[in-house]
Amino acid sequence: MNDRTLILIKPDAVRRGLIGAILSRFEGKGLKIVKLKMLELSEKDAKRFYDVHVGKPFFKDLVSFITSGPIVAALIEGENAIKIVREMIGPTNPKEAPKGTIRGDFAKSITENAIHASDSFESFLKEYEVIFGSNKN
Ligand code: 3AN
Repeated sequence: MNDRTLILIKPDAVRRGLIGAILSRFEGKGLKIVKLKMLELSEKDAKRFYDVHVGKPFFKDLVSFITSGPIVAALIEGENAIKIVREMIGPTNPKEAPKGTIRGDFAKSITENAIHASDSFESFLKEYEVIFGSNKN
C-alpha cells in the first residue's frame, strides 16, 4: 500500500542548515517527496496543528517555538510511510533517540527536536489540512 505522511523540519533545524541533510534521508530510504513547502506558521495555525496538546504544560513553548522561524513541510509517499518515517525520526526526547535516527543525530532538546512526523493517518489528515489545505497551495 502506498501511504502518505507529513513531516515538518522545525525552525531549529532550518536555522542550522539541515534541510538538505534531513530530506536526503527520506530519499535515501526510497521514499518519495511528493510535495514541498517552506513557510512560517501563524500562531492560529500552530495551535490548530498541535490541538491535541492544548492544556499541556509545554503547549505555550511548543507554539512559540514552531512559529519562531521558517519551517519546511514535506508530503512523503511510500509503503508504510507513517510507520517508517516515525522510526526514522526516533523518539520525541533526543536523550532517548538512538544515533542514526534524525532526532538522535540532530535534535537539541525535547522542544527543539528538529522534526515532526504524523503519528497516525488521522493526525496526517488534520496536519495536511493545516499546512496544504484549501487556499494554502
Ligand atoms: P512527537 O513529535 O514525537 O509526535 P508529541 O506529539 O508527543 O511528540 O509532542 C509534540 C511536540 O511537543 C514534540 N515534538 C515536542 O516538541 C513537544 N513535547 C512533547 N512532549 C514534551 C515535553 N514533555 N516537554 C516539552 N515539549 C514536549
